[in-house]
Amino acid sequence: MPPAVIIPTYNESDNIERLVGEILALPIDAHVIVVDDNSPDGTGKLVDDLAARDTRVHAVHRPAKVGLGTAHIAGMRRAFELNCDPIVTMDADFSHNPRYIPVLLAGLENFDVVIGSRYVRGGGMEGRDTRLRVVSWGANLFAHTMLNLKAHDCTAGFRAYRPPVLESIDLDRIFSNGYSFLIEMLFLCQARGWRVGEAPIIYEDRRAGTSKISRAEIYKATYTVLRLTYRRMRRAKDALLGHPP
Ligand SMILES: Nc1nc2c(ncn2[C@@H]2O[C@H](COP(=O)(O)OP(=O)(O)OP(=O)(O)O)[C@@H](O)[C@H]2O)c(=O)[nH]1
Ligand SMILES: [Mg+2]
Repeated sequence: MPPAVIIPTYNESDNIERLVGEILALPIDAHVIVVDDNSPDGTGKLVDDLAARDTRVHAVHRPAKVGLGTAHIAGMRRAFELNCDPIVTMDADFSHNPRYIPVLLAGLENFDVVIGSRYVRGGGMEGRDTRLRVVSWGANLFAHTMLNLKAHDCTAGFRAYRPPVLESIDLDRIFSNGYSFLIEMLFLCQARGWRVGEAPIIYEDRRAGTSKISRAEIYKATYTVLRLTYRRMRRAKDALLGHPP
């Protein structure tokens, strides 16, 4: 079955055509599913034009900007409809270079989920100023430590999943709608015992357009980590006392 590459977009008109072109040129014959939230800059229209020219391109249109997490879920649902296997998610801004997609797919021979990781040997960040590096490193360390996650890059959106992993998770019940979806998803993958691997990537600064991450998203991510930590501790306590979960 063909793999799917899911790309959430909001105002990515300067990136999306080139990115889709580069993915279609890879020797993996992937379907590309772009989930656009009615971007004012016309990204959705560009994707419709691409879809009219190539049947491997699919546009999922949502009426308003309702979050990165739910965009990933909408893309996953379309990938299921298309019977795609495996399922890759990535950003539209070239921070996730498409040349790594085959590497993530190859990793699924040994793992159920593979993360394109900045924080394993051979990985890193390019072009970021020191402040942003420290912020993303700190956010990641916070999630990694509090939730006892085994992966080193817990906030990365560049991932390949085997479909049974996604089927094992009730996507409707995921609490996070924004960026913290990525942390929650990884937490659930680990809790269900799936094998999570990491492949090193060099994360590049976005090529064009502006960042969509807001201060509110950072607060929400902190809340998500604390909420999941509480859940983890309550479960551990119940297990210790012999209560059913
Ligand atoms: N559909 C949809 N896409 C979104 C939304 N928020 C962000 N995105 C997309 O998600 C991807 C990641 O967003 P970015 O703004 O690049 O966030 P980031 O990579 O964490 O931050 P930067 O490093 O500053 O770029 C991009 O492709 C965005 O266009 C949203 O609410 N809906
Ligand atoms: Mg980005």
